[in-house]
Amino acid sequence: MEIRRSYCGLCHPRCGMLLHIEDGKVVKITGDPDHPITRGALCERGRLMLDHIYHPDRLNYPLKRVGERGEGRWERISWEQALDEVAEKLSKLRDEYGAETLTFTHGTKRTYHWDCRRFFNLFGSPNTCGVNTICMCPSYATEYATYGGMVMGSEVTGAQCVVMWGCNASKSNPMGMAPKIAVARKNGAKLIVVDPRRTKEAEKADLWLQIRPGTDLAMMLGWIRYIIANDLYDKDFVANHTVGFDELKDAVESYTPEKVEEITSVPADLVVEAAKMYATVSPAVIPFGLGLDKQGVNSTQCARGRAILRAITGNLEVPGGDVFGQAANVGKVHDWEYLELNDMIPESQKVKQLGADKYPFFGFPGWERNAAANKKLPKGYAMPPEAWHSNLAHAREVMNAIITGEPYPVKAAITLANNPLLALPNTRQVFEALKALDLYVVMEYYMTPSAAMADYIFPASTTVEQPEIWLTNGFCVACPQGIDPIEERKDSYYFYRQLGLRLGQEQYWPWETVEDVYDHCLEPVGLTFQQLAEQNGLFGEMEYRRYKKFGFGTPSGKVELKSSIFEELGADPLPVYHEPIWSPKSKEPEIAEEYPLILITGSRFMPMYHSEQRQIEKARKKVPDPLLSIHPDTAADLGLAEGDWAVISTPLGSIRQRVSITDAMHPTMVDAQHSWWFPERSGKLPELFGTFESNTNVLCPDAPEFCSPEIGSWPHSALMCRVEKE
Ligand SMILES: Nc1nc2c(c(=O)[nH]1)N[C@H]1C(S)=C(S)[C@@H](COP(=O)(O)OP(=O)(O)OC[C@H]3O[C@@H](n4cnc5c(=O)[nH]c(N)nc54)[C@H](O)[C@@H]3O)O[C@H]1N2
Ligand SMILES: Nc1nc2c(c(=O)[nH]1)N[C@H]1C(S)=C(S)[C@@H](COP(=O)(O)OP(=O)(O)OC[C@H]3O[C@@H](n4cnc5c(=O)[nH]c(N)nc54)[C@H](O)[C@@H]3O)O[C@H]1N2
Ligand code: SF4
Ligand SMILES: [Mo]
Repeated sequence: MEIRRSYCGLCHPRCGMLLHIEDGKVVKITGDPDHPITRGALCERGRLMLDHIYHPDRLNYPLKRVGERGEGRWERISWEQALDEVAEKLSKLRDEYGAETLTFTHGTKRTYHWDCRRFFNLFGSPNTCGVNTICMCPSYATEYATYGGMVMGSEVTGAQCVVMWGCNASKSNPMGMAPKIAVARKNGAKLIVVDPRRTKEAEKADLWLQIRPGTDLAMMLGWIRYIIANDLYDKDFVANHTVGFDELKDAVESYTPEKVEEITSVPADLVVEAAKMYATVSPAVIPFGLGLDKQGVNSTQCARGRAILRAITGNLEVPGGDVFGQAANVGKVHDWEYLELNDMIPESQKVKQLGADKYPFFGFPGWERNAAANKKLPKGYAMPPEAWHSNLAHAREVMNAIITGEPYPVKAAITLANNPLLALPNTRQVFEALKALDLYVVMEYYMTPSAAMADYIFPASTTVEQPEIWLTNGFCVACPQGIDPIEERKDSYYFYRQLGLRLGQEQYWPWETVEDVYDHCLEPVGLTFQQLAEQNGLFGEMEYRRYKKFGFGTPSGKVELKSSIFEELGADPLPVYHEPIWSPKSKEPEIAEEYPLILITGSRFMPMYHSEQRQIEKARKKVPDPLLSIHPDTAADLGLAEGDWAVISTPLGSIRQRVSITDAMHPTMVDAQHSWWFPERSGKLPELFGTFESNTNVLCPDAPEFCSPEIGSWPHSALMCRVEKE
């Protein structure tokens, strides 16, 4: 038996895998004990890789639609024919409507993404859109504006105080964050959890703040006020390395513990205890948590609130704190922003980005300011902001343009590593948009509901069939290809390069394979991809408090407690709390009367990853049906028993999920699993694999009043619903 090193890409961390190969076929998968980061560990989803590689439903050849859209009739064609036809259609559409007529919908970073952005910049369209507007980007873009980098590397194991704020680590990051918290706890660290549900971490926490969803910003303002009023802030850091402290002090003045209790439902003494613990036990970390990014109207300012807390308590760029700087040697590797070629898109095209008029901070205007401030620092100090993460068109505006032709026609879309019908809010509108396209191209592993709406489908290779490098603040690790691609599956670089070659972009795609690209990226550190793999990664010494030498990558060179970039773009430069639009206390009391329960969606669960693994028998055995978590008293009031089907409704529509009774929920709220569809059902319209039946995004709104005014992030949490027995 031959054993080859490769890696898992069934979610983000790229855990090292060993492929055991017999007669050219992988027969077993185990963790790679020599992997420098993951050291042999694989989670329960990673152990499904074998079922995924050879699943009979995998797409292996390009398909062209032959019937009506959504009719499920396909013809197998060659890659050459498919690429030629798509390129020709794109060329014609660009001639007729301009390059902005092509959009892209993306999911969470699952394969290369710089290739997509490179292609779009060269094609001339600013309209890539997708889930990043709510996933990490409120945090990413805002932290760049506040201190010139995004904290991806909270040093949890070295921390003495860990705050899990809207982060469900045991289910969302069982290999990365969860074990780190365990190490920190062993070392005596305090644990504070701010979450409306009693998560696994909350059960073990020193303090659990069971917050009313969507009110976190009020809690943050309360902590900031308490910390300032009680002289618990880092005076030296604030005096020497921040701007806007006095204005901040005024802005939080009214957020007394009593007011915070009134808004958040967390008792005032607990608010005080938590603020005091966070400010006095150091070093402390508040890692990223999607519970903040996905709450809509306050999400961007929540990211500001968290950034400000980290800064004024002196926890930025210290050992065991929240770090974002890059190790100097690792910083030399050509990064993703370099590969994106963001300078190639003409000014006249940038200004057409859909949504940038409403949400100036997120599109080119915000990104360009963040990028310019980053460039003032020595290269490799902090990664430059990727356009992929923080310079997007707004998905709602794109869907509207597809449907209405306003402000201009959007006729073509590419979807790669995304399932927009399950991931984006307001599913009906996404569906109408996909239906209205002249050309819809999808690159996928499986026939998903979104793929079923396509004109052309390209088969995607699995991570073990393609190489990658994993580049972070502190290290760069090679992720080797383990096997040749099966049948006609290919990687996204091949797809974009081949389209690019057909569309006049020859000079910008000099590297034939993705490994050639990575050889190029590694030139500045004198390595090839193979050498990086052989030496088992490149690791850097983190240098802390480099701001003392260089300052921060912001316009002022300091941490901007009051953000000049926000101010310049007409956004609130200091955080201002807004009551969620649908809430028990909202301005529209009839909402709370008709839809009396608070709805949160999408709390992660294993082994599923968003809409994936629904085809994999072992995964479906564990979680056969979509689950709605509900408190025992609430279930009893509604006449619901464990396993009943319940109908969940919001003003946008209704779905059904099975009742799961748990006192981890607060009696006033329910939690619905997200991204459910049923590959075992018919993929033809109107059924479309049951896309509209249990999919929480049928319930989630995306109208402007629900979205954060700075970047337009929509709510998948902090909503209101009605639950009834089916
Ligand atoms: N209601 C609700 N909605 C949510 C959320 C929520 O909490 N609640 N969470 C949101 C968040 S944070 C995110 S990130 C999004 C996730 O949104 P998506 O990223 O769209 O989620 P997935 O279901 O993982 O879809 C990825 C699709 O791409 C395919 N795929 C996976 N890897 C590859 C690859 O390497 N190449 C190609 N070509 N295809 C690949 C998979 O088969 C799958 O169909 O969902 C968002 N939507
Ligand atoms: N198993 C699994 N793991 C995943 C994924 C997956 O689909 N499945 N997706 C991956 C992706 S793309 C992402 S972005 C991460 C996200 O991972 P996490 O950051 O852990 O996000 P979630 O599990 O969506 O939600 C985190 C917590 O937020 C809480 N929450 C909801 N609303 C609020 C609120 O208003 N305030 C506060 N304070 N908390 C709130 C929920 O109860 C939940 O416990 O997970 C990644 N890991
Ligand atoms: S699915 Fe599990 S094994 Fe695979 S990358 Fe994610 S955490 Fe690692
Ligand atoms: Mo995400």
